[in-house]
Amino acid sequence: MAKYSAPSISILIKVGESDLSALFDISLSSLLLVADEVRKMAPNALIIAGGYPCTHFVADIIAHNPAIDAICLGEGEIPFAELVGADDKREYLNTSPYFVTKTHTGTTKGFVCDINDVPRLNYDGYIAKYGDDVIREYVNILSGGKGAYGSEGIMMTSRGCPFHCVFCAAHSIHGRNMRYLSMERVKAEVDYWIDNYNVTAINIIDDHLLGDVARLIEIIDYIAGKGRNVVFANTFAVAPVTKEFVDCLARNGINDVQLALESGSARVLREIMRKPLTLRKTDEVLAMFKGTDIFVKISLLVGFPDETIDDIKEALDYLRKAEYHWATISNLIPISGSEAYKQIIEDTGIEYKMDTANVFAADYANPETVEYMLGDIKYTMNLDINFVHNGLMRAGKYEMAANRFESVIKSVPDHAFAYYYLAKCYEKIGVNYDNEYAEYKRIIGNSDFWSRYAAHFGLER
Ligand code: B12
Ligand code: SF4
Repeated sequence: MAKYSAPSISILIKVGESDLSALFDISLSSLLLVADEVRKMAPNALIIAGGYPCTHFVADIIAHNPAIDAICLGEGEIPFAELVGADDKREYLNTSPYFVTKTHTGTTKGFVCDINDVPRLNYDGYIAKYGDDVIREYVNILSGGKGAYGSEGIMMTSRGCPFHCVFCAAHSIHGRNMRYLSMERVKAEVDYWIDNYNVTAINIIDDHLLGDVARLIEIIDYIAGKGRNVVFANTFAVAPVTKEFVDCLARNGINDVQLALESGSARVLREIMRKPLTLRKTDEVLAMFKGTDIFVKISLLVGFPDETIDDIKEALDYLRKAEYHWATISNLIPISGSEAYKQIIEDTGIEYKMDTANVFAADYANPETVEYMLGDIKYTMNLDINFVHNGLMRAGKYEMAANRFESVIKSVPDHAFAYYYLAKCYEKIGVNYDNEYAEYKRIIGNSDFWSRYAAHFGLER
């Protein structure tokens, strides 16, 4: 038996059987390609698929992809266990409420009421076969604030999220009620990673870790108490953040945190995104991080069809003053299973560019807003709030800001604004900045792109 895994598609192949899983819409075309290839290699194999896009586009996939025998709806543990236990697997698939085949349409999504019933994922065979490299990651080292290569154990300690953010699809498989692993089970999983693989960090991938703040504090204290870092794959909802939680991060040397603000416009948060969050609450939460060494990142989402120029102005007005250190900005992808998909794709009949859907493409943004933001809402906002109105510089943290700009230059060597603001930071901390300023001047002299942005923001030229 061979198990392969890639960021977006995982395949379990054994002779006579093949199970394909696609996590993201963008993985679907790869999954279908793999199914075709598996079919050629093993004409009699039973090929079944599952995951978000398979559940949402089930009828279409079954109708147009003869290589796939059946698709599982929703959570797969119970349907899969039933399939494995069935004497006649094809007969089971053609009668099960959880599966759709060419001749049978199940309509029930699989759902595990108590996730403690699902055994811990067993990574042993996988790591034994492919080596420790599969868990090697660039991680922060506890309290040191520096990054280095280490290893990461992955855990998901809960499923579900009660909120209704329009751009999110998580509820379509995992529902809106929180289901938690017991604390005993969580600690046993942490111990598994540490005792067997001596991991440097535990990466927790839950959607809504702050569903129970006291529980999360206990988990972080436990992991950090064992001298391991805690990494959070997902952003934190802002509203449930408490002072006790921030204190827990600080005492355990957690270096950075990413908060899901999503927009600096109150109207966009409330009327477009349906986020359970106000800007006043955001200010209260951001204030809790003051006086700690925690690097506070916020994530923002732009590019909704109904996001107007006034919304962007309101957002920028807020984001130029709020007390965070860096923002990551994405363009909306109307992913299947989300309310945004229904509003933007289903209700209008326009095409969903699934294969090319990514956070860099503003395929669904309001054209007037795009034009107002010089043709690229995300990038212009990035320059505005991460450079021109950089939060670290506003807070007088010039050395930290300089580090940030230096690392931008490492990845984007001709970033005029990074050189310009690095020069400004050096000036503040008393370091010679002639080279950085000269580099800025050289880049804007050679590039229409940068010279246009420099003019737009009124930078020296
Ligand atoms: C961890 C995670 C990531 C990790 C992925 C790491 C990895 N490769 O494993 C990272 C951080 C990299 C990531 C990135 C992104 N993610 Co993400 N991610 C998640 C998250 C939080 C957990 C996934 C998970 O492991 N779930 C746990 C397992 C148990 O659940 P599951 O995957 O749904 O599988 C169950 C069923 O679907 C079913 N099933 C699945 N496959 C199969 C196969 C068979 C044969 C059967 C029978 C059943 C079955 O059974 C499983 C067990 O119950 C989910 C949200 C969520 N709660 O699922 C979002 C989620 C999958 N991500 C999402 C998105 C959009 C993205 C990004 C595009 C975001 C972005 N803007 O860039 C990127 C894409 C990255 C890329 N490759 O291009 C969306 C996808 C929705 C969609 N329709 O496409 C989700 C649902 C989040 C959301 N808010 O809507 N993500
Ligand atoms: S985006 Fe996060 S907070 Fe919003 S519904 Fe999805 S999981 Fe919940």
